[in-house]
Amino acid sequence: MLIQIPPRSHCPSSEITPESVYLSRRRFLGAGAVALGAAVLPARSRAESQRYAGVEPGRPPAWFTEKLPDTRWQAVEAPGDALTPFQDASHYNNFYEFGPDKGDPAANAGRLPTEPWSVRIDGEVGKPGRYALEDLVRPHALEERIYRLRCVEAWSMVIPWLGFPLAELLKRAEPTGNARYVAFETLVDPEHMPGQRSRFALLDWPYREGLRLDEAMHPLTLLAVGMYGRVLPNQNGAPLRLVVPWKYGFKSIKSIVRISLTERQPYTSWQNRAPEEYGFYANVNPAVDHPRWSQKRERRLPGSLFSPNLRDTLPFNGYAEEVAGLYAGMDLTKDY
Ligand SMILES: Nc1nc2c(c(=O)[nH]1)N[C@H]1C(S)=C(S)[C@@H](COP(=O)(O)O)O[C@H]1N2
Ligand SMILES: [Mo]
Repeated sequence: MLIQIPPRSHCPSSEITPESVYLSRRRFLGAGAVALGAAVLPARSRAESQRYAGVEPGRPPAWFTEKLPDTRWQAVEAPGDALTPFQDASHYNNFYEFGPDKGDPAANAGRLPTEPWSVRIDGEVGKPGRYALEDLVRPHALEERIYRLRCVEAWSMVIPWLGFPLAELLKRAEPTGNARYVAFETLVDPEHMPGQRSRFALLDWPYREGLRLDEAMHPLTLLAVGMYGRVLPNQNGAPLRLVVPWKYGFKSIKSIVRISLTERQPYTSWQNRAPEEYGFYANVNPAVDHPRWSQKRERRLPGSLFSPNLRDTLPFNGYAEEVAGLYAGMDLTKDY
């Protein structure tokens, strides 16, 4: 297992809980909402509950609430990186189905029905099928993983996801000997997704992404159903999204309805949009600039115009030790 699980003392929650969460926790407690928090998050230790107190609990479906008690908290950490406040992570988003601006997803995604939800698994698998989300998730224990997220637009965040390894799901589907890639699709629902009705949309729908099978099977590759100790907000890709922390954010496809195992490298939305700008691999790489801007540095959110909180971008977004081996022998300036 390649994932290092540092002792909890490595990054105590008092250090990674941003001030705004502490402040809003006071307000939360002051508002007498403790009982609500306790009802939603039954079996967490007091430290864990306090860590995310003040984060809106959302409206978790029963399957999510039932799974929380068995969650492995802080299974993967990002030592030295402060968490991005929930407010920023849920109000500065890319989700073009809901519009092109960073505030559009938070403004528009709330009306998307995410229950019931089903996911089709097909292609090169022994067990194809269409699964209700709760049945798909039920066999998997949730883990909390604190990952850096680096967008190709040169901003970044640090987000505590809740989910399970994609590898576990793929193994259950029994890939055939021909399976070499995994293709993913987002929901098409123009009624609830205004970006899909727009004549000016950058992308064609459904939003599609893909991974090589060994990337998909890597233990860092996560299917997320929550973040900040709660169910995923719609704007962050409810009810099921991919998180691939060593790749640019656009690989981490949201609101997934289909997962197909394929023999050929899948079509992906951004590569189709501008192949010279967005490659299939899209590994975070400070040595390969985007044709229109440098990838050497990034803005860690939150920041401001006057204090943009710039930092160096790391190869594979800081996960080189775990994943560089996947690309041995490849020229990453060609396979960007
Ligand atoms: N379906 C879909 N998935 C998507 C996108 C999108 O527009 N549609 N945007 C991607 C991009 S560019 C990024 S940076 C991340 C942002 O995830 P976040 O809003 O949860 O931070 O989602 C990715 N997944
Ligand atoms: Mo992005």
